[in-house]
Amino acid sequence: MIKNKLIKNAKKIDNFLINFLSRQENSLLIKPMKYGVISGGKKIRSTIILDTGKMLMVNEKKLVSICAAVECIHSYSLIHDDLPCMDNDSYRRGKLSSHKKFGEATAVLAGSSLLTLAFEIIADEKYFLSLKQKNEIINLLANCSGHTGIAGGQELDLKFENKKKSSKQILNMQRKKTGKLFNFCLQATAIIANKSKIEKKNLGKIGEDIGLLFQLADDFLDIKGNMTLVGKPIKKDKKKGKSTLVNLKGFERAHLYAEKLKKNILLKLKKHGKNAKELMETIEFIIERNF
Ligand code: GRG
Repeated sequence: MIKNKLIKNAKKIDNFLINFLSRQENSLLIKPMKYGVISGGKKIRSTIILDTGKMLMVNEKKLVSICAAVECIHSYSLIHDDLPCMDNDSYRRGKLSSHKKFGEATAVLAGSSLLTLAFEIIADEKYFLSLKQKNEIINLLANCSGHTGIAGGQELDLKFENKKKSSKQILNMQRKKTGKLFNFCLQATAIIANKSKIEKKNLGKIGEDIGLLFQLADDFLDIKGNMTLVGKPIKKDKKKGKSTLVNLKGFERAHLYAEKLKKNILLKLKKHGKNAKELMETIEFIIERNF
């Protein structure tokens, strides 16, 4: 069921991106950009946005451009994350990573172009959002992507390699590296739903918890996953001396922490009643997933 939902949503976002890029001037970077963002990945962040849209009763038409923007940021981060100067990975999503396919310089430029494309998509005059909403969403996306978000988290992740870090430090790093973009997914949808300041903040915090849960599941897959299903090399975290909760506390204790976190998230979503059903199902998938 959830797989069908993911595939359907991914197709929707891919089509949006193909369409958007086809209206732009052609360039040498279009091919590596498409390689990085289209026809690959679960597009789970888009599904989270669309599920949150159902929960807050937002028309899907208003959300597709936001989904596409998030996928551009996410794909840029993966392209750069795979570079030799970062995590140095040759495979991603079951195919060669971008720098292996196109060379390092092109991968850096395609990643950077996806980062800027995200903002271009949101700022586009179409797509049913008011100027005030766009302004708030652009501000939030920049905050979640830059040094206070995923890039800052990535810097900590690299600096923490082969160092003894506390669980508090690890969780803070993972909240930035992975959680912040999920914070954006829920908070941006709340902005479009015209929610109050406090509701937006609270939903963002739930999003960040979902992102942390997603990262913990990613760490579990690195240990117990199947490389073909995961689409990238596994058992790398230990070799690289990555600071993860699993490496600090062991699999069982880290898993217990994740289960508790999931229960807490579901409890907070309960007040939205049956409108939260889809989002709750996606959260169950996040922790149980094998890809
Ligand atoms: C600014 C030069 C420069 C680099 C930035 C921001 C950054 C590098 C890296 C981001 C950190 C990162 C890759 C976090 C990992 C998050 C994560 C669990 C990724 C896997 O996400 P999935 O499973 O991937 O959603 P798919 O392939 O399904 O899209």
